[in-house]
Amino acid sequence: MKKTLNIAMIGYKFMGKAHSNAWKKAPLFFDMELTPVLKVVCGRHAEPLQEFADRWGWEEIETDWRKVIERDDVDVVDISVPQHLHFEIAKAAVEAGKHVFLEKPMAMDSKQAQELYEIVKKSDVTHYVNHNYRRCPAVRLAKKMIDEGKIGRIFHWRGTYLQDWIVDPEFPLTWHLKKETAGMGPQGDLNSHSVDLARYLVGDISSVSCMTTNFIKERTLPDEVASGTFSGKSAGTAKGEVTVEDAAFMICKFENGALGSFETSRFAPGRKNYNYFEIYGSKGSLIFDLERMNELQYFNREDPAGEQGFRTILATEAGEHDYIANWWPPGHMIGYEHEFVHAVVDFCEAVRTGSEIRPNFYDGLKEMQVLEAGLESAEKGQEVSI
Ligand code: SOE
Repeated sequence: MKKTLNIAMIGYKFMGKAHSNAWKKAPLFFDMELTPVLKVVCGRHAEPLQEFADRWGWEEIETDWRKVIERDDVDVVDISVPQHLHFEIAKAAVEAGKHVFLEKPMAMDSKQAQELYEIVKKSDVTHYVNHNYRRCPAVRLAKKMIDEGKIGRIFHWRGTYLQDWIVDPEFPLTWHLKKETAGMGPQGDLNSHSVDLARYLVGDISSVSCMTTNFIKERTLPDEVASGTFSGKSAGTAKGEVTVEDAAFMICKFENGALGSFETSRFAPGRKNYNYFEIYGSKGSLIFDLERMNELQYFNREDPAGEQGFRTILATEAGEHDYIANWWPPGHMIGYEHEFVHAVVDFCEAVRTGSEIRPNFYDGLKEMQVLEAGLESAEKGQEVSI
């Protein structure tokens, strides 16, 4: 008899959709000892929540997240709500002995992240922060090549995470643009991914210098139910103040001596989800572009002098590239949503074996410290050590 894992998901917008797809699809494509059950989905508005539950096959709905945490038949709490709710829900879930699948960024600030990490260290729950891009096969190939020394000593990390969905001044003041609900602007929303990838591929960061700016200082208030990530509907003409940064450009020193940069903005027309990095080392270089997420570019200094150049590796070979064996033949490609399936598969295995999954709350804390130091640096106009 297959054992099951009862999931309670809190939040049902963009991440709720990506996670529901992953919980459902994982056991169809991967042999899992623990099969996720979409037990209960939680949100504030019962009617759209019920529609969501019916579409995705969640067995029940609940409008009070606390009731979900208390249930004995809930094994995992999936936190897919805006970050101002992360701390309270994650704290309650860990204290109730639930395994936690937490969306990024982990919390509103490093103080909350520190407290969550201290609590989870004393528990035996599995804790994971969903930086899905670590589970893109081409990124896993980059990690493998770096660990095997293929690019030698790393000199530079250059990360760029650009989008363009709020460049229109008519886009309303959604929760992403208010400090009390988002904590940070693209620094927390996007550079969190870039910093996590840099920590995964290059190593920990010892100091940062950063500049931030705002381009649009006030926007019309949103129709809350009709608005979300990438989609906004104004409620009328009343306006409110944007209280987070619109762009953050940060440079950093890594503990291993490398020098890096992080550029993030949601005012880059044409860049839809441009999570991009370059890594330069003594023996070669790697380039990844999420908008071409099945590819990894590789420059090898050990190629014959007349034949050197960046070559594109298609990371779609079963047996060579992580996760691909469970999907399609070479060249048939995978997408954004597959990374979430990979995270679910690895998370359920970590729960079953009681082993660690990364990135976890420790990684979430380290990342928050870097992001927060960046905003501190921008405020003080000086380099900040971490
Ligand atoms: C919005 O910027 C967003 O949905 C991020 O919050 C996600 O983490 C990223 O994967 C896509 O864009």
